[in-house]
Amino acid sequence: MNLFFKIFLIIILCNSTIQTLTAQKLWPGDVNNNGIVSGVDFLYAAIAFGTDGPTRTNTSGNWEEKDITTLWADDFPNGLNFAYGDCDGNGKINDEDLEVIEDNFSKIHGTITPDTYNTSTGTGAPQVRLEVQNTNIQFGDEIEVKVLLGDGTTPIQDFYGISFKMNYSTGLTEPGEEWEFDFANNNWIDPAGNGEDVKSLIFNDETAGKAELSFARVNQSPVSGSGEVGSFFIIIEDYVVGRAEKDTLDITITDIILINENLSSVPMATDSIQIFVHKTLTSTTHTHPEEFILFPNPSTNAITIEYPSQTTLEKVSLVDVLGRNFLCTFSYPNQGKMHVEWSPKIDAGMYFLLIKTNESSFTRKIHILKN
Ligand SMILES: [Ca+2]
Ligand SMILES: [Ca+2]
Repeated sequence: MNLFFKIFLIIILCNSTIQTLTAQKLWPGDVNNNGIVSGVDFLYAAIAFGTDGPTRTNTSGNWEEKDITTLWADDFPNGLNFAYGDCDGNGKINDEDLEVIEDNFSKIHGTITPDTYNTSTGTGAPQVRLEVQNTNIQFGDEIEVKVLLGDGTTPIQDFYGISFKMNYSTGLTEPGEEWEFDFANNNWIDPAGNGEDVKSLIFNDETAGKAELSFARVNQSPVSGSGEVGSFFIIIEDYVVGRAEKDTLDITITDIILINENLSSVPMATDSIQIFVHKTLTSTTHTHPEEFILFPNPSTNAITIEYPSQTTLEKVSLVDVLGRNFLCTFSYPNQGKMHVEWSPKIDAGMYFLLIKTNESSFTRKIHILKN
């Protein structure tokens, strides 16, 4: 080999090494590097929280492509390097990086690989539950929505973090109001109770009627248990002359991912709640959802609704957790009874009956079993 050829080869090799070293790029906040900043990135950051590594040359969390100057010693369980978790590039994964995720939330770059969720559509999975104290409130009120995970019969094993999305009715909540999430005192995901081991992030897009809540432990050790974790707060806008005197706020959980400390997920069942917003609260609401009896539930292909005979049923629709409508046939065997039948081809899982009467609207959960 002549000298020139050797030099030529060395130059080629050096070039390709430099290219390999500079090939990895990140977008601050997109910790799982899938093209979008979401609650899933918060979960990744929670896994790597508290670790240190080499700093980047470009230390800022601005939404622009950054070179990963040096890889970190640790990788996420899926092989992605911890360097992606250092959103601001200062060589530590800590609260400031969670702030970058919040600042850049829902921003996108390149080609998006959709995040993976593990939402159960069957029965038996532990549930993410939403609870409110009063389902009848007034315009201008603030609502506390409690978030609970699992229950005594179906607790959560090895909880590390969760992220889920919610769809809600638009045009009712106070514009420009950021939602906040507070951990409950002595909640089960934070047994030490000092607030150091848990973090949360809530993102709200009131125009789209979409919110995303994530919370996680950040000390690499999971906990098992069930029950209330915390609450988020929604402010209903004030009543203005001309608008309907009664409106309904529906909140439905859609995509859920609950992980252990190794990023493994278990299926979680969703929930939905309905809150009636009144100009003035009076005792004239005659129809109470609890007066409606649904049976059998679970059922394979039909259900009977028994309701107060003075009530007029105006509309009943069958929807799934994604809000898709399914065709049903209705019959009235006698006053105060409606028979609802759906196609035997429908998938087994959790569905909702949206029931509209002459006085109110509400949702009831039903489980459809395999035919
Ligand atoms: Ca991401
Ligand atoms: Ca950092």
